[in-house]
Amino acid sequence: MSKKIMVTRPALPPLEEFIPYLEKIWDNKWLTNDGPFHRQFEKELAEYLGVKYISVFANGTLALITALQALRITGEVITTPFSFVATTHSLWWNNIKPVFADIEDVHYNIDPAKIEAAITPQTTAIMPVHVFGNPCNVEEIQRIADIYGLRVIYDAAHAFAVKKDNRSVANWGDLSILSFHATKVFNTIEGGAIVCRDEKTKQRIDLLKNFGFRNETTVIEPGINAKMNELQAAYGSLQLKYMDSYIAKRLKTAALYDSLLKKVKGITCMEVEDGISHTYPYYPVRVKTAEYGISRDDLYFKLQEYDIFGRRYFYPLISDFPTYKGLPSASASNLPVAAQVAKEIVCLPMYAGLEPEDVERICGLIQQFSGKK
Ligand code: T4K
Repeated sequence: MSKKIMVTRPALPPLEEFIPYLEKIWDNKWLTNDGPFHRQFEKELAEYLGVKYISVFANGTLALITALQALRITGEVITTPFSFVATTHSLWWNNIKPVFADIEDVHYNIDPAKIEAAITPQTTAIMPVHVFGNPCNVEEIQRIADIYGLRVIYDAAHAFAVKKDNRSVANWGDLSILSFHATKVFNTIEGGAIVCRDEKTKQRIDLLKNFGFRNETTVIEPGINAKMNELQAAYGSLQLKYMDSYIAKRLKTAALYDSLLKKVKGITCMEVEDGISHTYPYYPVRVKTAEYGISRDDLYFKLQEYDIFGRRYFYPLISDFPTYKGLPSASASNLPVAAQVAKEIVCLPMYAGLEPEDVERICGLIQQFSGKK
């Protein structure tokens, strides 16, 4: 029996290096609510990412929900059906109607050409996702937002440390949301953040994540409890020291996959545009049944017979889930590209600890299955 290879495995810092952090927490008995590690971590993170204002959260979903509150978004928001459900759920939790626009065929991000037609008098914002860490067409999205007076909130859950022309992609839009879930490039076990552009917005976000408390006796708005605790913040602070090495390993793994899969007919690897510093949060491939010989689902299940567990992110589309499928914008005729991509995509194992021999074995099997029903 071979060892199980999952789509991802979290990178953890050496346990002994975490002990002094825990000792500090035990000594000062400050566990949450804007403690010393929380403040330290926000500072270090802003520096690491090259962003000015960041507010850390208990998880990415609460960050998304709070971001919409922070900008007082209402009515309709144009978004993508090709993402993790949390993107659209955050709209639903704010009583906002999601309006799905189709995606483009190369990077699977919202297609700017489809945004304009989806705008109505009720539209207040666009919520695009940098899917698999590939930056959206940020310039074109901003151009449209400026013409129609819309806000832009990026779900940048996959785009930790991704840079476009040497600048963090989290600097685009009005706000960007990050996720530090265990399955992400950078994890604080659970965690997330909102990146914003000015101090006033950060203050508002900080109030919103702490019930709306300004001081002991003043609650100025109906906030939520979305604070990151001291253990997560301390762990995050330690994790940051290892980030460059984790990312370097991912880049090596991606290069090995690219080189081994490029000769397999019907398998398309992810294209990274010039000027992008990628972090490979995922390693998605497209399976074209006619050329490869078997379908994406056949490949996915055949790999499982060899204890290799990829994931069909993002299948089904969000627009196919019961909550959303009655929406007019969720119809298959409105989302033909997304529907096709969701049928053909599979994310192969990708994480800092994945061994080159494992990648070679996975690619060998993919080559071997080609054409075999
Ligand atoms: N926006 C986008 C675009 C997102 O992708 C996400 C989250 C969010 C927003 C929301 O952010 P958070 O609120 O989560 O911070 C996972 C994650 O739970 C989720 O965070 C992530 N996106 C999504 C794409 O993937 P599942 O249901 O696929 O995870 P699960 O538990 O099946 O784990 C996948 C594999 O990872 C396992 O087979 C093994 C490995 N694993 C997982 C965990 C949790 C480990 O080895 N150790 C672990 O502790 O959703």
